[in-house]
Amino acid sequence: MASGMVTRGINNIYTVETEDGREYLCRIKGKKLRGVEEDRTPITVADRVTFDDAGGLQGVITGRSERTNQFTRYHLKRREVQTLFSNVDVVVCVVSTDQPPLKPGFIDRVIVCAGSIPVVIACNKADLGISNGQIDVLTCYDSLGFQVFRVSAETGSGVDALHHYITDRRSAFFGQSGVGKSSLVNRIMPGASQKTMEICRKYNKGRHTTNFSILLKSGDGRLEIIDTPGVREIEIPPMDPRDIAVHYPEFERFTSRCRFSPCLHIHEPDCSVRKAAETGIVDAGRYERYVRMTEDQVIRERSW
Ligand SMILES: Nc1nc2c(ncn2[C@@H]2O[C@H](COP(=O)(O)OP(=O)(O)OP(=O)(O)O)[C@@H](O)[C@H]2O)c(=O)[nH]1
Ligand SMILES: [Mg+2]
Ligand SMILES: [Zn+2]
Repeated sequence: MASGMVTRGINNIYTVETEDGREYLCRIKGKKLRGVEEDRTPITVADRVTFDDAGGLQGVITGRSERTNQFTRYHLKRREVQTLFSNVDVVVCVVSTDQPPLKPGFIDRVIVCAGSIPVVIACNKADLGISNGQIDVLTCYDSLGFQVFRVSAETGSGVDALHHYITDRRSAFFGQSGVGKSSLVNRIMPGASQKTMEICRKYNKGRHTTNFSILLKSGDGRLEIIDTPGVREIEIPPMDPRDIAVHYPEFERFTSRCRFSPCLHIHEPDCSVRKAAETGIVDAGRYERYVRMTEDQVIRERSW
């Protein structure tokens, strides 16, 4: 039995790279994988798997190692929970100043979907200019401990700092379609040659340029980047609405002072978090978006 790491998966065919650098094309035997039958996404990029060598660099996946972490979202149209990637050190949430414009709510939801994975923010297309309002939003995340990199894949400005940060880490670039994830990957890792929009337009493939996740490694092994397909929107996975606040580090020092426990921090009397938002100690925009996200989850919870 051989083992390796999944570096991409397209139409249930997974590329598995072994320790000695060989690449196998593997399938899962049957529909479900033993040991993880309940998992809707049994295999994602960066999963460690065991497989039977079937010869000719092909194989059949027989098992998957336990994940250290995973990035999970709810796919609204398909009504299913999906794990997009796993076993990473950091999620680089890529946003852009314009085309598409920065959406703070998107960042909030990425932080929740990332679960226990640390999140940093790369604000790309700095060359298109950045408004004072956008600077305020980014400063807010930075002060909460979500490191912010202002970059331009086009001019290269700021890219060194991001490059330095992700060196010796396995990172996943995630964000809306068109923010420039692949352009940044190409900047940081020459030779990655990920397709970007210009190239794609020629072939008229539509809006989403990258259409599958891929784990790319630099020759010296110090960079491991997962380039992911862009999304239009992101929804948080089903969870207890009371667990959402955990992903708001700025609430933490107030929650113990709420009259009720657990507290949703919305309508409860003597809610210390709400009070902190009203007095401006907690960022009002973050708090409002928290309320919307939590109320949406309460409504959705009733339909499960
Ligand atoms: N002005 C400017 N344009 C950029 C920058 N980075 C990327 N772009 C452009 O933005 C468009 C989208 O870039 P991609 O790298 O394909 O974006 P992506 O996030 O990988 O998109 P998907 O693969 O669809 O998710 C392309 O036309 C790029 O040339 C930048 O820093 N500044
Ligand atoms: Mg792309
Ligand atoms: Zn409260």
